[in-house]
Amino acid sequence: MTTVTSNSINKEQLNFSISRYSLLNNKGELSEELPESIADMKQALHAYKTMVLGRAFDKKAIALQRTGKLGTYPSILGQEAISTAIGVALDEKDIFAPYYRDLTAQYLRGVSLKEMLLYWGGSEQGSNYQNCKKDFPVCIPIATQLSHAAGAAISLKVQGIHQAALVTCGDGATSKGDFLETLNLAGAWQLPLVMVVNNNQWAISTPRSVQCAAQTIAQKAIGAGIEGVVVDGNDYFAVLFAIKEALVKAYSGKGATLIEAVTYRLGDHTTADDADRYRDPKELKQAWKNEPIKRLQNYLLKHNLWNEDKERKLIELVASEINESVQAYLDEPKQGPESMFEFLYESIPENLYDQYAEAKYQRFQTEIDKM
Ligand SMILES: Cc1ncc(C[n+]2csc(CCOP(=O)(O)OP(=O)(O)O)c2C)c(N)n1
Ligand SMILES: [Mg+2]
Repeated sequence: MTTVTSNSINKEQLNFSISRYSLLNNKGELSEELPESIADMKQALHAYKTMVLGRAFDKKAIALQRTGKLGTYPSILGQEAISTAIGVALDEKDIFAPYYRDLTAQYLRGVSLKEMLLYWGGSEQGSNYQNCKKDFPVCIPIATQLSHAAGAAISLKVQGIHQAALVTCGDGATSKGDFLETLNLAGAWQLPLVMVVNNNQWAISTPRSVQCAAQTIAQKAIGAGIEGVVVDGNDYFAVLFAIKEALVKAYSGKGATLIEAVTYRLGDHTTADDADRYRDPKELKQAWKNEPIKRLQNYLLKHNLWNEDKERKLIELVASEINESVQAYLDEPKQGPESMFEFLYESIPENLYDQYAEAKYQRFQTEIDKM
């Protein structure tokens, strides 16, 4: 019997590569001049203000949940650059399929703070956006939004519309079949699709190192024949650049891109979680040094585009905008349990009719008990 060793086989090495983008360091210094596509300083200032608003809203939403005025809420703390860059990069006519950490992207698309509060407060009206009607509602079931977005991209392609669908998901979601199926279809059908992974290092309490053995998540794109890039997710400019490049490619019929934006979840998974039970405090302390808002602020200060006075005024304006939205949300009549049937079906299926009638009856009793 002869033993075949790998040395006796004529091996050809195939090489694949993944690009990694970063531009801005923690001190707010650029490693190179900003590419023209992202050099608009008015836009950068607007993005900064949106990130500050996002962080303040996030804090308020957690306080509302803690005082029984909001349902479970997923913080975007530390991940503001990704969501904001998405909102800035997308064209109005593109289609956005968000997941639950896309607060600032949705805000920039035209979803109001009140609508977001309604959504997290359990009202179906929160998904009935007055603007951006073609965008999808927030997706909570992990990874399902990816196949919805692939469907939207197919429809754009079939209709010959030169726009794109952009979908987001977390690092944990990339282990699901939905992710891999979408990726494969995006490559095989050359879809105008941009997939942005918010790699915040955690899927609830499962760390990224346990989630997947690959060195990067972006390299999953190679298996599907599409481009994969890694980007510093705390670097607003780098994320914006990567997304803009991917969108231009999609608009011109050149297919899909997978963008892995590497960041860190500085908060709990949601208000139903306590990350102190599984996260090393040293790791958290280190991660705070890389957070995205301070980094962009440092850049703006360095270039005399921002100062302490403006910061103070912004904080005041943001607080009053948020407080007004919170009041409008609290003033809205609460929806009863029957609404979950009414908003799910055009007409209630026969097998659910008893449950629907029970919910309606309970609602009626609650109303008359209040009299
Ligand atoms: C289909 C499905 N399975 C399980 C869950 C429960 N779940 C909610 S969030 C989450 C982890 C997701 O982690 P990741 O994709 O990294 O996103 P992140 O929350 O970190 O942004 C899980 C398993 C769910 N919502 N949907
Ligand atoms: Mg995650």
